[in-house]
Amino acid sequence: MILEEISLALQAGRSKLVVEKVNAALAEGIDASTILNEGLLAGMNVVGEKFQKNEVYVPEVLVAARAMNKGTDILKPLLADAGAEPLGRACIGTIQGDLHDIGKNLVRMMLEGKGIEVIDLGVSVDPETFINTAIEKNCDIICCSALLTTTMGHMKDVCDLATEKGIREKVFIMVGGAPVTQAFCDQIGADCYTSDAASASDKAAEFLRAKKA
Ligand code: B1M
Repeated sequence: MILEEISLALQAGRSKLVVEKVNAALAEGIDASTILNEGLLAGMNVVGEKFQKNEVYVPEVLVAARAMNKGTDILKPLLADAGAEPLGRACIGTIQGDLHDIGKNLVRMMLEGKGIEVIDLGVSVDPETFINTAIEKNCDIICCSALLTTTMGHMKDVCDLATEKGIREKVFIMVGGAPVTQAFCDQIGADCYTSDAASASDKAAEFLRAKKA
């Protein structure tokens, strides 16, 4: 069936085939939400699970995510017409002073794979930019990624500034990256630590579903 074919093409990271199959599914009259949920997201979930179990690695995840983006590019205008709401909105960036963005990009892609709208602030993002974006764009979640022990301390500045600006209760602050631990998360007063991108997207989706309920 075509939805299974979309899922498999995505898992194989075959962007062109994903585009072809998504267009074919639309031509068959399948609605955009079904293609997103039962084709693309289903495939991305499989990739996420395999990544967590070390059955696939970073390159496979990146090509699958690229294929996912190609597929969602086709569906985005149709989903907007149908009034399909994203699950929620997050902003993400590497913390001030940190240029390592591979893990951050994976987290972004996994969040998008869960139907979460993501504002990617890029690398070396200062606390003011995280907080101002969360306020101006009404983000439910702030995601900070850090790979350097020398600059990870700025994550505390993000939490403190959120308190200072009066949005701490409204925003869920997630932290991660190789040197980050649960103890560090607790110490700086963030809301959630996860060790990998797939768990980050699971926790984010869990939080947003609970918020909506
Ligand atoms: Co640099 N670097 N690097 N580096 N680099 C590390 C991190 C280092 C551990 C290498 C080492 O010394 N063994 C070391 C840090 C030491 C420390 O702080 N304790 C280091 C250093 C020192 C440096 C420089 C200072 C080197 C120098 O110039 N002297 C410099 C700093 C630049 C800067 O940031 N200001 C530097 C530069 C670079 C490159 C530019 C060359 C390149 C980055 C390219 C890029 O990202 N575009 C680079 C790389 C590639 C690495 C290593 C080799 C690989 C990092 C990586 O991408 N891993 C790294 C050594 C290593 O880790 N083996 C190293 C793959 C990626 C998928 O994993 O990002 O951990 P990761 O993401 C994971 C999880 O952590 C988690 O999900 C991902 C997977 O599921 N995760 C989150 C990440 N963010 C999350 C957020 C979440 C939840 C989970 O919630 C919000």
